[in-house]
Amino acid sequence: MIRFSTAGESHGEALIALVSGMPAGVPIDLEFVNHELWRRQQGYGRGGRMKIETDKAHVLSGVRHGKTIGSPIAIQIVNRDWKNWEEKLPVEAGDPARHQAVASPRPGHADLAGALKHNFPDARYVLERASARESTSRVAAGAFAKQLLLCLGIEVASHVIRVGRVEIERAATWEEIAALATRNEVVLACVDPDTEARMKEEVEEAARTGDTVNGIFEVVAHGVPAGLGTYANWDERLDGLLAWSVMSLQAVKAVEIGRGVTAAESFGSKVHDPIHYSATDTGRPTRFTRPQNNAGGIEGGVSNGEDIVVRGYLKPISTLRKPLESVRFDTREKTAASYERSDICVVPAAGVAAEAMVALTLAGLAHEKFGGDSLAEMKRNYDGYIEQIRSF
Ligand code: EPS
Repeated sequence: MIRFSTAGESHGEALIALVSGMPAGVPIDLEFVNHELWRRQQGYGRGGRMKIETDKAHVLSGVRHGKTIGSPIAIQIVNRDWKNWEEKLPVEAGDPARHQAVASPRPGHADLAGALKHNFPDARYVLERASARESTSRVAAGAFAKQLLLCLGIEVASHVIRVGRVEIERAATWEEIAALATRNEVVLACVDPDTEARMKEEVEEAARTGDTVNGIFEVVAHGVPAGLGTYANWDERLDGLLAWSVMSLQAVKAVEIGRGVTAAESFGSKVHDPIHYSATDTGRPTRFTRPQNNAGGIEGGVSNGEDIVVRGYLKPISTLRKPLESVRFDTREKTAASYERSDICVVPAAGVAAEAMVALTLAGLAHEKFGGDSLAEMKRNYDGYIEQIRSF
């Protein structure tokens, strides 16, 4: 069973990811892991923090001679900003006068609920863990999952569908989406340059007015064979598991599988993807084909062999330079919500984090289905299954 967990605070010494259950023998390219971390830091509208950090994975265990060894993988990503916080957030008692309170909770953030829950006098410690900086650990873990999936011919990529009022009006091909990950400059990760330019104007307007803006990203998993997930048990359905994993990301407020949202307002004849069959071998794992993919590669909670398509809808970042009304934690007096350096727009970065969550979910299910303590064993089972569905 592939499991992962994260630790670390936004301004603590480091972020940690712990991945266990990966089979031995998976080739690990650290440059790839670091490139994924770099991608998460990019995008037009990021805040000042991204100028401080250069996120790099320091692998402490579980990888030797460039391959996984079947032991838990511990990854550390150092926070460069820590040197500015060492005295404000000491592990030992330190000087309480140096504490930097988050004095009035930000509407939309975890500040108030977190302070009430943990009985904190202010929201500093809430911010430290609730921050989307935690998604750095997920991206590091996800980069390992992606490298396992790659051995099975499965790739995961993302692109931006909408920023504020601007939405791309055409479908993107897999090749276009995959190519975004190789760009060495990321603006808003939209495959259409004209739409991307208009998206940029949305961010500029938010920046000008002290506001924030987000939108919708889409994650696509390509090369997933039919048969991951199950219709048999509610808690093993692939759509449910993906919705959970993507929704668990900071600021994601809705998840859509395929064209799930528009399907709700359409007739069945316009929604469901007809089934065709190709007598000639096209090199795909199945000879059943679909002229369209409104289902987003999942029917009945099971992957059907088409690309898996998951969209995440992001609320705008809740830290506003022109803050909303709030109340002081200490006096209960009306005041403006606290402002602390933040981002204006994070849609491309959230897409990268969601790729990681999708990859971790798919890698977990693939490992559950095909099993194996080594990549060779897993691959043998995988190849046998692919042969079975190809000759079905
Ligand atoms: C983030 C780092 C944080 C924020 C942001 C995400 O850095 P700092 O708080 O030091 O500026 O930029 O966090 C939030 C959006 C949030 O709500 O806390 C990152 O690495 O992605």
